[in-house]
Amino acid sequence: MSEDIHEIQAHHQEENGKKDYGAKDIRVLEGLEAVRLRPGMYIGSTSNRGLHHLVYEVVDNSIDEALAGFCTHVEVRLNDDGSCTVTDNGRGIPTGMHETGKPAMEVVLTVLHAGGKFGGDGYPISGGLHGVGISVVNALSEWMKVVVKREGQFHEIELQRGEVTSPMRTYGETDESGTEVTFKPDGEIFREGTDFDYDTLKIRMRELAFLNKGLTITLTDVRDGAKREDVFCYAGGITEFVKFLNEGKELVDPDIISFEGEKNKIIVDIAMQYQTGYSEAMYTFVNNINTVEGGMHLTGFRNALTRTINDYARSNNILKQNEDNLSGDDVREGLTCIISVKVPNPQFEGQTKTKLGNLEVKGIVDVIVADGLRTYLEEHPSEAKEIVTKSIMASRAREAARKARELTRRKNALEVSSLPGKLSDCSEKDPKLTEIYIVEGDSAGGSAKNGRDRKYQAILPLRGKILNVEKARLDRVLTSDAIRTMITAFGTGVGEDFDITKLRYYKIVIMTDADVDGAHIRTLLLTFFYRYMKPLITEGHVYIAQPPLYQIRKGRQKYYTYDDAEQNKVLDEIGRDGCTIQRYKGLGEMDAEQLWDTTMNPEQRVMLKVELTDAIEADRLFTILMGDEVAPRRKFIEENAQNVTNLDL
Ligand code: 0RA
Repeated sequence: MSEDIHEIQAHHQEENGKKDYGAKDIRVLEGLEAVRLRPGMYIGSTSNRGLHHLVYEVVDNSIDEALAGFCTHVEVRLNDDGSCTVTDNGRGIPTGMHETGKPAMEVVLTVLHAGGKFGGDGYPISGGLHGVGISVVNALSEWMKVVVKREGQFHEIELQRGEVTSPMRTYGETDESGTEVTFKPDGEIFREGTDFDYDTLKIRMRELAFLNKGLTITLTDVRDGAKREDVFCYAGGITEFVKFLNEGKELVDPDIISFEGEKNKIIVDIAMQYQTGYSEAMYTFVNNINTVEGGMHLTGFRNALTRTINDYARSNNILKQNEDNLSGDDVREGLTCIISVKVPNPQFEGQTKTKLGNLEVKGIVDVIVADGLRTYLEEHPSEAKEIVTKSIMASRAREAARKARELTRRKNALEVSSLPGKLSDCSEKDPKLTEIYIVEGDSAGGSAKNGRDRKYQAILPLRGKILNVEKARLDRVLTSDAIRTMITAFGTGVGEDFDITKLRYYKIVIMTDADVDGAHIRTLLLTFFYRYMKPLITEGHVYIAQPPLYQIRKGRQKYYTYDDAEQNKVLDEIGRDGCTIQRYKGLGEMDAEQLWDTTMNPEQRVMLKVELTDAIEADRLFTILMGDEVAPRRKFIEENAQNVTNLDL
């Protein structure tokens, strides 16, 4: 401690004279030590998400080069030794001497925040969620190696856990330019391991390629000998993004409407298209950062959309004088939209710093959208009519849903006992201590009822169809007995009326059979919760029970296994001879004791909490659950049925 103070004093004393080497070194060290001490502050967390953030941080630097107009290709490669290489054909990190007496390249890699802003004339626009720079990746890597091609030569440096192990050396000849960063994440830092997930990276790389028109991003996986590769390059930019999101969906009209404009160095790029479904898919970005919490760009867009469609509907007499204005929700039903803005000095607000605060952006987006949309509607009267008609239908359905909800409420108030008859309630009244098991069908309900601890575990068997809320509006969904029963049992209401404070059970456990139908029902339930009772998911009340698939008995020993792989492993271990095997076709086949031991006893059960940390993850989860490409959308049940519970939620 006192030594530090001496160093700092020494530094101050010498500051007026020659640049002091030692003191600067110490400051550098402190910077990166701070990163290793509190990695979460720099990369969000040390979970898997934080791990992937390292890749994004390096890629963001390359994309900055692309934004500045010097880079056309970024390549991400997952290597066999667990490291990741990001290569670009930008200008290359500067390699000349910095005023500290060190190569600029070393400073960029070892000084916090030195990255893109280096040298004073930083990029007008810089991406990267935390904007922390590549030095953070260096600090959190077991080792890093950077090769720069610049000014005719190669320049190479190696580091370990933030510190230079092999200073920059210059060699060879080249007429190319670019940067190649290879890093191996530090296993001491990342609590969930250091295995990169190809699909996670794929989603973000594809997104970045959509957002940066014409830029080629290659993702390659050469681990375990198996090679995977994706090349993303979209000449149409976000227009192609919308097309991609709407693939396999029925469209209101095939046009993708787009708006572009620039004012006061703020660049606005918007693409939108209506599909005939009922949900809204809206993704907003500022400097390539996904602004999950929205902000001024989103507000400007929404205001302009609602106003312009209402104006058009009125002036063309599609919306009659005695009819109410269409609401924002009405005009956004079925809308798929990407808003991408580039803002020189973005102000990020909100809980996760993903809400754009710059007020000036609102008006700029509003004007660009209003002008563009008005022109589009006037020039495309038949498409315009389709859009307005869809909004009017949405408005009527919303009214019908309101009435349906009211009816459910009123009916309950009139009944003596307002709880559904199918519910086997628990005796405990404090919601914090109770859980409700949603089970599939009466026979499973019977087993669960026998197996439960009635003090705090309630059972609700669902019978009959649960509609896919992606394919039906709320008013129709509410015609389902199963859904209405569930809403009543939860006590919360639904949709606009949803009130989490009325929740009667803090744990809602989805317990469907371990088969394809069970997985389907689970997905339908999750989708319903997500669309109409979102806080249940975001506030962590929803759980997925994992009933076993097999029981093995050998002598007096009993084993339960959860999939075929585990089954084989156990059988190999205990020997197959003399084993009696039961494959559960459904929960209804399990007796009270078996169910309690494996699935309902809190001490022993395998249960998964459905956790969504932010909205985009939520959207992604459901994109995964519902299938994110045409074929998988249809095939998702077969393919994901067994994986749903293993998803990294
Ligand atoms: C600082 C300044 C300049 C470029 C870069 C850093 C840079 C960093 C990375 C990281 C990965 N790829 C990168 N490419 C460039 C500006 C260079 C100049 O002015 O010539």
